Amino acid sequence: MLIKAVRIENAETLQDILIEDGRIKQIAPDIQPSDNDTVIEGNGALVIPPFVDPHVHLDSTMTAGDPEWNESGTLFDGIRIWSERKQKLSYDDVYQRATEALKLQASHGLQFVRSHVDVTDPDLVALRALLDVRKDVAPWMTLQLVAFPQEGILSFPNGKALMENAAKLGVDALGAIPHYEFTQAYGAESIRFVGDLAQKYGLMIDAHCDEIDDPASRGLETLATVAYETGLKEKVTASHTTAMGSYNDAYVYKLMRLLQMADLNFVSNPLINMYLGGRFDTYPKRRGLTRVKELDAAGLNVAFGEDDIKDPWYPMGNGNMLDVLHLGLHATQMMGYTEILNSYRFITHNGARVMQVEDEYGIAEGKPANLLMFDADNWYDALNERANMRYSIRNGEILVEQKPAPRTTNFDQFV
Ligand code: 17E
Ligand code: FE2
Repeated sequence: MLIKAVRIENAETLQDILIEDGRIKQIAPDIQPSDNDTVIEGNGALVIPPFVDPHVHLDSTMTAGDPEWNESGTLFDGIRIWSERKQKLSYDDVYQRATEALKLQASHGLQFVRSHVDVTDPDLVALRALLDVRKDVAPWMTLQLVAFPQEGILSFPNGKALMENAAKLGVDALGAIPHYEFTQAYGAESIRFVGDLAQKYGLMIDAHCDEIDDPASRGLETLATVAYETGLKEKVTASHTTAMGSYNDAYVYKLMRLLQMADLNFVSNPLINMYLGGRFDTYPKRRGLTRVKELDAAGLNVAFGEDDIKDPWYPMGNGNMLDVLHLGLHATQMMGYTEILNSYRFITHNGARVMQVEDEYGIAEGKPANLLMFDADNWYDALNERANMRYSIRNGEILVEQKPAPRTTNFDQFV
């Protein structure tokens, strides 16, 4: 396959991309096709690497309203409602909903997804289904699974054993939920437990960490210490960390040094945390987000995640990372021109670093031919105008092809 005349990641000069055996063979201007090459005319279209969603819950997806809608909009009511829905999970139920959500995501250009899976279930029903989903979708979606102890590790019966069973079954990463444990001491202990388990089984860590508007919620300092002392570092991710939006500046100044030494990743979920956060405030009302702009400026890796697609924590969600990014840039006030222009990294490269797949990710010679093409000159226009995504290509094959929808306007006749 030969892709002609595209702008790679906002570059002004046009390049051709030659793909052979599923990999990018050559990037150069004016490559000549050989006889059997399929030729795609880019005509100046934008090419970027595929979208990455490093944080979604595929076990609960598509269950919104069952057994009840979350009318209060708090994280805690979400956990309560999910705990009821969990009682009637079956393998087929999880397999079908998760696959449906992944297809929706793939249709919007996602090719890399990390899902948390609740393992506070004595039978690990959701995990067994998702392990099969991970295998079955592999040709069109790279899926990672995190053993997520939704109701706690030390605060749930056999919580530690369930985490270890999940590790043995073959998850990619281990989770935690320190802010939901009965005590702060349990929270810290749960993180250290996960650090030991991750080392024992050679796994990454991705913890729901301090997802609460409580400035006293300080799981992050323990998670960062574990990342630093174990050397797991970039294999560790702190998801949500919304309490950081409530910490005082003196503490954050001190904390930032440790975060940089630990070099761990952050995932912010703007749609969900704007919606769930600030629920116990009257006014002023907090935004519920972590300090994305400041972490990013300090050189730490921050990615955006989708978190939920129609479940007890969030009634909306359509599998489109453009919605996540659009709201995220508003909520974090990162809308200087170059900030917008480069913002695709929050839903591409930065997510790839969270998932530790960078070696096989990006538009460069020798890498797998995974890319998206948009009918836009640059990312600013693509995001603002919700430009048509003409192709999602994976290993040199067209996964998604979309033509701009025709629209007729009749304004001119009124002039
Ligand atoms: N569970 C949790 O603890 N936090 C969330 N944001 C979601 C599930 C979606
Ligand atoms: Fe989450």
